[in-house]
Formats: sequence, C-alpha cells, structure tokens
Amino acid sequence: MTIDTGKVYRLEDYRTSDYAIRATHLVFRLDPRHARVTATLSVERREDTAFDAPLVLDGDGLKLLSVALDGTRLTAQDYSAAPDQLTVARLPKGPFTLVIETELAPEANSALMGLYLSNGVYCTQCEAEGFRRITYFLDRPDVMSVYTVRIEAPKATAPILLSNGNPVESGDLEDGWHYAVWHDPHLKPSYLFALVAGDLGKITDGFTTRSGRAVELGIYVEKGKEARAAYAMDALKRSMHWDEDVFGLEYDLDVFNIVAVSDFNMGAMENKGLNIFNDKYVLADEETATDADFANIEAIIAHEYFHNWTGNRITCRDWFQLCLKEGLTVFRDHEFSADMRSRAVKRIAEVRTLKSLQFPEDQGPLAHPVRPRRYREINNFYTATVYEKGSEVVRMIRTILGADTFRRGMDLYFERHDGDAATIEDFLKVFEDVSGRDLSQFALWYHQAGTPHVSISAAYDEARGELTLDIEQSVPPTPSESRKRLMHIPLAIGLVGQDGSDLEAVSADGSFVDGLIHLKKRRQVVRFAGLSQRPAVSLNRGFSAPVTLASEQSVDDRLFLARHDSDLVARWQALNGLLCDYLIETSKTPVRQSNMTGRLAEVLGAIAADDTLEPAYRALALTPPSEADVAREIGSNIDPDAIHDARDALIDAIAAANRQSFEALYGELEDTDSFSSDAQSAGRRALRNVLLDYASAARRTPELAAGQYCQATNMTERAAALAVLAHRFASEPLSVSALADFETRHADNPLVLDKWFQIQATIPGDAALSRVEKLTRHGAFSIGNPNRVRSLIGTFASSNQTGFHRADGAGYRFFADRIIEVEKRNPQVAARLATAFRSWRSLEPGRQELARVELARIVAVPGLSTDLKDIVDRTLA
Ligand code: B3K
Ligand code: ZN
Repeated sequence: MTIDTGKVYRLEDYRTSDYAIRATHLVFRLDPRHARVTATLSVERREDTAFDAPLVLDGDGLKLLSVALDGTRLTAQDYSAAPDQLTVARLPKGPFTLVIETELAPEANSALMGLYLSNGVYCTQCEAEGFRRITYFLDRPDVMSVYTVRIEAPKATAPILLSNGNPVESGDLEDGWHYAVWHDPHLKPSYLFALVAGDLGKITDGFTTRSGRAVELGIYVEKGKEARAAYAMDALKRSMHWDEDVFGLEYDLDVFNIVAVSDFNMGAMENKGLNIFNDKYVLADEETATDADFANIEAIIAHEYFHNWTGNRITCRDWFQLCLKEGLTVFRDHEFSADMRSRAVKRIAEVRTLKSLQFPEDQGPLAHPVRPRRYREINNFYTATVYEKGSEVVRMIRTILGADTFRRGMDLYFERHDGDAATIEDFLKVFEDVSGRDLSQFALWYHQAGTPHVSISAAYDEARGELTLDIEQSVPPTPSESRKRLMHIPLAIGLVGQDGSDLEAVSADGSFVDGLIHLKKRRQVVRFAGLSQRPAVSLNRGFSAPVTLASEQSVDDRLFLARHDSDLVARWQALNGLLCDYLIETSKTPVRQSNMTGRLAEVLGAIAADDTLEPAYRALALTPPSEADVAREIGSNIDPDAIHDARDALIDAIAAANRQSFEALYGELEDTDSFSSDAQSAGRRALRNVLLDYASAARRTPELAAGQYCQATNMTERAAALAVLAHRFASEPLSVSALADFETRHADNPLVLDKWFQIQATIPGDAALSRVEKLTRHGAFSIGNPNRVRSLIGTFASSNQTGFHRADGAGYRFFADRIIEVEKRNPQVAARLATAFRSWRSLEPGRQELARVELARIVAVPGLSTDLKDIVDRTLA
C-alpha cells in the first residue's frame, strides 16, 4: 500500500521521458510466494536527453534481486534501489540492455493491482500504475514498447498460460513445469500488459475480419462455468462486426482472449489481446443473470473490445488525458447498445445514469473537469465525470458537426494518430480540421468542471404568431474554480403543436438550425415566427447537452409533452420532471391526495396502457425518480426520511388509482414463450416487474410477489419478486421464506448471492443497519472480495437512503468502520466506497455533522493510503 505523501501531479509539469524502452522481454517463473520476474529492457536515450541523465524507473513495493547492464551484473554502487524506484546512472551513450530481476508474492497481494492470485488463478491488473508492482519500468502511458513474454509454471496447477499478442511457442520443462511464449507486435504502454495462468475452462469461436484475417476467440472461465460464457462470446462477435460496420475498425491480432476472474477491482480491463474481466460481466444464463446483467455484459464486452482502437492503438499521452480513451469508448459502447437494443430506451438509461452518478459528483466536493489538471491518485479519476460526461462531450461533438462530419473526424483521428500516445487537443483538432469549425469554446467541456445550468422562459405572441425563447446559461462554481467561462451548449429544441405533431420551427435570425440552438453567450433570445398556434416547447431533446434546466412551463404543457412529445427522451424528461417536482413538494408538505396526485396517476395509467409505446419505455416511465434523485434535485437541507415517505405515498396513490388496469396488464404480460434475453422480451419483463410492485402496493399483501417468486422461470422475474417481498413485506413469513429459499437455491453461486445481499442491503428503514451488519458475518460474505463488498456495503451506502442516513449517525459509523477495514487490504476499493459520502454537505445540519465526524475519523487513521486520503481530504475540503 502506498502511504500518502501529499504529492500532487500537474498537467503543466508534463515532459517526455529521458529514455525510451523499445522492447520489453519478460520471463515469469510463477510461484504464490516467490514468483520471479526477469525483465530485459532495450533502452534508448531520447535525442535531447543529457548524456549524464540517469534512468529513473518506477517501482511500487518491489523486492529487487539483481540488475545487469549490457550483460554485466551491477553492484550496489552502480545503482540505487528502493521499493518504489530504481535509478541507474553512468549509462552508455547508445542503446543498452538492462536486465532486472524482481521477486513477487502474488498470494499476499490483496490490493489486486500488479500480479495476484484470484481463486488460485494468477492474473494481473496494471492500469493505471500496477505494472510497477511487477518490475521497475518507465510506467507511464507514453512509453510504448514491443513485448515478448515467457511464462513458466507447474503444468498441474496452471495448464493455461496467457499473455498479450499472439502465442509463439510452448513446451514442457523439468519437474512437471511447462512454458509458453507470447509476442505482441503492437507497441503498447505498460498499463496494457497482462498475464493469466491457471486451471481454467474455455470456450472457443472464430471471427474473420472483413479484410480476411482469421481470429481465434477464447473465453476462459472457472471450470464448470463454460456454458455461462456463451452470451459474452456472442456479444464479442457482435462488437467486432459493429466496429467494422460503424467505424471501419478491424481487429489486428490472430487471437483475442477474455478471462473471467472472481476478484477484480472494477468491471474489466482492455489489455491488448487479453481482456481480463470481473466474472460478473462475463457469466450469464437465464437462471443466474437478470436482463440488466445481460445488458451490462453486452456493453462491457463491447467497451473493452472497442478500446483496442480507442485506447490501445491510440493511447493517452499521460493520465490527465484519461477521457481521451474512456469518454470516447463509452460513447462507442453506448452507440453499440443503442443499435443492438432500443435507441430511445438506451438513451433514457444513459441520462438516468448520468444524473444519478455524474451530476452529484459535478455538484459536490469531488467535482473535476473531464480532463483534470491535477491529481494525487490517478485511480480516483476513473469517475463518472471522465467516463459518462466524457462520453456526453463526444456525443455533443457529433451533434454539432453532424454524423457524417463526425465520422470523417474519427477516420482522420485513426489515420493521424495510430500508434500515438495522444491528447485531448489532438482529438479536438481532427474535428476542427474536417469541419473547418473553431471548437475552442466547445473545448471548455473538457476543461471546466460543473454542470452548466440553462434557464429558459417562453413568451407567445398570439397576434404575431411568434414565440420568443429567452435562454440564459450559467456554470456554478466548483472546487478551486470559482469563475467560469461561458460554454458552447448545443440545445436541441422542438415545437409541439396541439395535435402532438412537431411544428415547423423557423427562427427569424437563423439561430436555429437542424433543431439546434447553439447557446454560446450568457443570454440569447431566439424568435420563432409564422406559428399558427401556441406550441409546447420540447427542451433538450435527446438530452443533447448534459445540463440542468429550469423553464417556466405550465403543468398543462408538461403533462401534454409527457404524453405527446415525438422525442421519447424529452417525453420521458417531461414526465420525470413532473414526478420529481411533485416529490420535492410533498416531501416538504405531505399531502394524501391532491389534484396533482390524480393527474399524475392518470397520466401514468395512460402510459402503462399505451401499446404504441414499447414495454421497456413504459417501464422506465412508470418508475418514479429514486429517493437519491429527489435528494439531488432538492440540493440542500435534505431529510431522507421525508423523501422516502413522499415517494411511498406517491407510489401508493398511483397504485390505488390504477389498481385494476395494472393488475390486468401484469397478467397479460406473463411470458409463456421460452426464455430469450433479447431487448423486447427484457422490456416486457421490466414492465411486468414495475407493475408487480404497484400491484403489491395496492393490495398491501405479499401473495402476488410470492406467486411470481415461486413460478419464476428466470432470474429477472425471481429477483424482482424477491425485491418486492423484501422491500415491502420484510417481516412477513412469505418474504422471510423467499429470502431463505433464494439463499439455499444459490448457495454455491457467489454472483447470485450478491443479488441477495443487494436486495437486503436496500430494505429501507432503521432496521437496515443491523440487517447489513449481520450479513457481514454471513459465510458467503468476504471483506477481501470487491464484488461482495460492493453488493452489501457499497449498496447500503449508495442506495439505502433511510438506512444509511439514519438520523443517529450509526449508518455513517458502520460505513466508516468498513472503509477503514477494507483499506488495509485494498485501498482502491476503500477509496471508491468512500465517495458515497460526497454529498454530505447537502444533508440537514444534524446528519451533516454526524457524517463530518466520521469523515474526520477516517482521515485521522495513521498511515492512510494515498487513494483513501485523497478522496476524504477532498470530500472534507
Ligand atoms: N480501463 C479500465 C479501468 C482501469 C481502472 C484502473 N483503476 C477499464 C475500462 O474502462 O475499460
Ligand atoms: Zn474503458
């Protein structure tokens, strides 16, 4: 664990390395406690490096065995070595070879960075700076090298030996050992290095690229789980086709392997030719995975595969440019999923994720630009801002330039920068070059933190048939950026006539083109002329810009748009905004029933019954904003209990008003066909599960959910029924027995038990904490496994508003204790957990103080890791 030193890395301090490492040859002799790594580096001084410049290599907790320069073993006078650095001075002027031997203990590596053991399988994670836990190296993305890797291991325990690139040789050694050699011809940075060795099951397939390269595809999983990798394989082949069709990008090696491991800090990793995955994002079948799991697997398989071009062929110059690969690759996986599924439904899901994860980040103490300018721990910048807002920025470029010009820009990017370690400036430049536009104001989306706010007021002049929109932008201050510059905000707008169709919108001064207003000034007034009727204004269509919006629209207009807007994303936004405003209102002043309650219940009833809308859309529309969504919109002095009560009351009112029709539809949606994981079938199940919740709320009895639980033929139905039972009827025998049944039924499947942990971690109310505490002592729980920790402890803190935010602070205390406990083994996971405190200043004063005390307690722990210290310091600042 790296203990915090307070060191800050700054973008403006970037300079190229003094040396280049042209080729890297690694030999691994694997052993759980005494693995040996021999690294042979072909090093060259860069042209403008001084002759006496030492070679300073990064390390992290390394044990050095020996160093040799051009065949001569160096003595301690020739170099200085510490666990975190190796410096060699007095180097030849020309190219030289350095051989470094290190010893590792993969078994003791609980941080899951570098080389570690997961369930007996050797695997690696190097991004961002894990390679330096394997050997001393210039561990930075702009040092790119050609790798050859030889792995030696006992055949019995590690029959499978994998690394990046293509396999070149393998054979037997003495004493039951064997070896394999892999060679990756493509230059790559050290963070993309990977190795896997173990006893794994495999499924294989093949893909021929459009230029005729035959690629062997392999997915490796724990033995016995092979059948559950079939969906991932199918998703991989679809991703490979899609990248050829949509971006013209082909795969470039003879093999592509994916390995699923059970101990993994995040979702997956795009190592060249050898993607390593959290098994949660590979393994699926109808009995064990929900529709959401299938969709995630499809998206993440695609994401990692797409990195082969956006990330690997063109990588980042330095870690400040992280969004260059992440934001762009998220955009690409979003587009892929939109093409595989329903575009509107996918877009709404993206908007929900952005608002629930990125907006709170951008509006709190952890706010940072999409391209940050400083960091203490880079692993803390794999954030919703870099990924999700980063993707929105790419989407806006496409919106502004149009799809064709955008594609030409992407083509130019690949042509110009293939093999480069590039920057955001390089990326923007290709779009300026193909479009002839100046994107300097637009570039602020990369450089300026905070969610821009746009307020719009509309005035209609009946006599002149003219609509005037008065639009203003502002960007709220964020940490260390108090003054903001004006942004270029592409705002898609539509004018909806009384019959629901779009009116032709012509602005008098040409400031409205192709459905877009380019908001660039603080205030802009746009006039639409020639209207024969007063339109309802559909705002931020398709969520064209990631902004918060305030508009003085009447409830009638909003309800009208919620039913008739031709843009389904804006239609959903109109409805969701109404529901959210209602919840804000009623959390402050509780009402049992009002005129508005009735109108909302009625519109939801109409949407549920509208079979011109696809079921997946109806399911989204019928789901009221979450408690956290409402809290975010309120923004200050938050009382989670009041929000919970308001939301419960709204659901009850909607359920009561639509009781018969919802139950009837619930019955009609029952699936009698055999299971399909496709988007249509998943949409029907999603709608049916939302209706189950309403129907159970109306009946106030658990029978319906218990019935669905027992008859379920797939995990989506079963888990949803269990959630309704546990959340609505926690103490009823039917709920208790269903939870017990689920536990026994899936006792041997940790990934499914994670759902069981999650469902229980989100049961609202004061009893939540003791329930979660008890579950941390359950035999299937393990504080060392990131998936278990996230399902139980992470879910409790991020998704149980009343349980975590108990008014007595016991939730915060428990959570802080767990963070401290996890940090000792795995600082990265602990730091990620701690971000659940990020909105503590928005709470009412009592809870705020209790949260602050716990954050201060964490910060006072001696010898804190950089990961956790950085997050907590910024959260408290
Ligand atoms: N690039 C990895 C994330 C690495 C996280 C390092 N802390 C997965 C991805 O975004 O595709
Ligand atoms: Zn990624």
